[in-house]
Amino acid sequence: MTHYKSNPRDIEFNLFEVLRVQDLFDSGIWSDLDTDTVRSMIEEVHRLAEGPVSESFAFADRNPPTFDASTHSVSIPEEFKKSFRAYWDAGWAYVALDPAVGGTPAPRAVSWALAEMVLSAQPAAFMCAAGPTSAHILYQLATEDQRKWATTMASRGWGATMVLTEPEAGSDVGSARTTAHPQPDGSWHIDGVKRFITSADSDDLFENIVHLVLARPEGGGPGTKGLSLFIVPKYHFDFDTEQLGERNGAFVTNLEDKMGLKASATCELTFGQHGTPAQGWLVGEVHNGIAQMFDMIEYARMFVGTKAIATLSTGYLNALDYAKQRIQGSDMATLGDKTAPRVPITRHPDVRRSLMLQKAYTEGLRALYLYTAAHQDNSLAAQVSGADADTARRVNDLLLPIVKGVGSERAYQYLTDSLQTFGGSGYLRDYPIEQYIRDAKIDTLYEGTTAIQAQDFFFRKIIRDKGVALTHLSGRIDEFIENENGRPDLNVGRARLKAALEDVQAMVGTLTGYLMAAQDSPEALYKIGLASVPFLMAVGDLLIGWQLLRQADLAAHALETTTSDSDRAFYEGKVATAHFFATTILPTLHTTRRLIESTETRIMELDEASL
Ligand code: ST9
Ligand code: FAD
Repeated sequence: MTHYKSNPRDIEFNLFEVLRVQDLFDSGIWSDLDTDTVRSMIEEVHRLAEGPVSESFAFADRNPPTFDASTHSVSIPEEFKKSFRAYWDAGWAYVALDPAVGGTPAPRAVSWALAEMVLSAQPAAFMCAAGPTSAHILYQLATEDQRKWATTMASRGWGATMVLTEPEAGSDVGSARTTAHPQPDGSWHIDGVKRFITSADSDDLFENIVHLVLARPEGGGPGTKGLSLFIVPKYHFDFDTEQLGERNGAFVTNLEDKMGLKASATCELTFGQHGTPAQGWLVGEVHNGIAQMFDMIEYARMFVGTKAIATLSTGYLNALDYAKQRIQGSDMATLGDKTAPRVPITRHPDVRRSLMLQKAYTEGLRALYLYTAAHQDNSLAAQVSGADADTARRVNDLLLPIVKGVGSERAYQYLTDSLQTFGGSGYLRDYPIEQYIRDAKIDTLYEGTTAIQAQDFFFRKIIRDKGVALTHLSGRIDEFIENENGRPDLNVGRARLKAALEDVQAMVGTLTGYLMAAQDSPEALYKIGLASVPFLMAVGDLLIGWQLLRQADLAAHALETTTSDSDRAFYEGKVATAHFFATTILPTLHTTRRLIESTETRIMELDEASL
């Protein structure tokens, strides 16, 4: 038994009963994929995740990678390598990628569902396995010649990094100082220091690593638009024969000592400052670095949100298991009776409230990341929400900051509830929850902090999108609310959802009003800055409530025919959770609406000395 507890039943419910991916299998878009194959894929990854992949989880936390400054190399414990290889050798990192880089055709909803299990079992193993996805993205961005590099990278199973951050350039990527200098042979020499680079060295896991680096070409303009994207391999290689050559001049110069996610090597990576030039090649031979890098960032934001949600899921299931077994106190309704039998703590209303919150956020957020993934495939998007290709792309873009920003914040918040369920035992290293909390904190930070997600959500995904994606989703929520065939037992839930939708629409109106006011008085933008995170979280709650109620509606129908006890329990849980969320969380959006309407900028006028 390892730490990881998965929920394949809920994953299958989402894929086959909610999204109904199988309805598209006959169309041949994913080759000859069928329902049985997908079920067996889930079963196999589930077996790996609960087995060898998760085995090194605590060990690698207590025995993290080490760094040898004299050789610029990182050593990784063998136990972790074993977990990584159990996942890697089976080829799961290639699901849903372009066949040109060895990918197996499948809906993105399936590949993210498989990813969820690995991301909660041993997240660092998934992160190490980013090479094939990077090759897939590189293939799409590359020139004809460079495409061969992407296929080499994928077929030889090389590692990959994304290299943006510098000491003075974190959220503000445009402040990057790393430079690129053109060479007569068409290549570039990169010069600078990047920090916090994940898997910049990976011991002997890969024979080569491809760094995808943002740097400013000589004479390049300021900000993000002056950055270009370069391929910088750890070892040079012959582009035709694939033969590995000399060491390139990108060296790891430090390894960070972190709060959590310790199995993942977070490195300082220095280019061109150790006597060997760091030779790179311009991706696609075009100076369009930030847009190209965002193709990776979008994947990575999806993975970060899914990782957080996956961790909350295993945290909740561990807490639930413990709560069912822990006997403490008597039932509240027997108040005063000293002889009343002791009960499992699941009988205590406060524990039950906490468990239901964990369950609601876990299952609501799972539904949301899979709904988002469904919009990464045009055919599935059309089936699931009636979106055409353009709308599907916009909806995916709109939902990414919710999956990443809301997923990570809620996971961290409710993992503390998972720990609380264990009482004092939760504080011990005997149980995995304290590590889950440490490991999940990073998810609110990297790939754009929550503040950055919230601004991206309002300014880019709503205003710049002219509300197209938001209107599309509001339309789907409205349809659900007004559906005449809706289950009467969900009427209260629908009414709460309707009110929450109105609250969110009012918030959008208020924030848009602040934006218009900023044309005359730029300080009005502070109001958006002050309100943007609460707004992001409120929209997250609206969407979670909607997804839970949609699921409850399907579950209520399924209850009419189901004969199995386990299915009955599963579906009844769905109906109760949706009702609980709709009646306890959705009404709080009204307060957020009022707070956003009354946003003041007084704290922005306060002198720093008074902070
Ligand atoms: C990191 C990695 O934290 C952590 C984990 C790594 C895990 C291992 C990864 C291994 C590598 C493999 C990668 C493959 C993925 C695999 C996943 C599986 C593991 N959408 O608004 P403007 C673009 S990495 C699309 O003016 P500023 C757009 O081109 C570090 N594009 O911004 C736009 O131009 P236009 C992560 C977007 O004021 C241009 O940017 N660091 C979007 O110049 C300029 O936009 C961060 O995430 C978007 N949402 O710059 C930085 N937004 O407007 C966070 C912008 O003409 N900071 N573009 O279209 C930000 O995001 C800032 O807001 C900023 C601001 C940098 C964009
Ligand atoms: P800062 O940008 O200094 O932010 C500090 C605080 O100020 C945050 O609360 C932030 O929300 C807030 N803030 C900053 N600007 C604004 C603003 N405009 N509006 C509102 N609030 C703002 N980077 C890579 O390139 N590749 C990697 O592989 C990688 N992996 C990482 C792995 C780990 C474990 C860690 C810790 C980081 C990693 N990063 C990586 C870097 C990561 O993406 C950055 O840490 C992140 O983007 C935040 O930048 P920063 O740490 O400089 O914080």
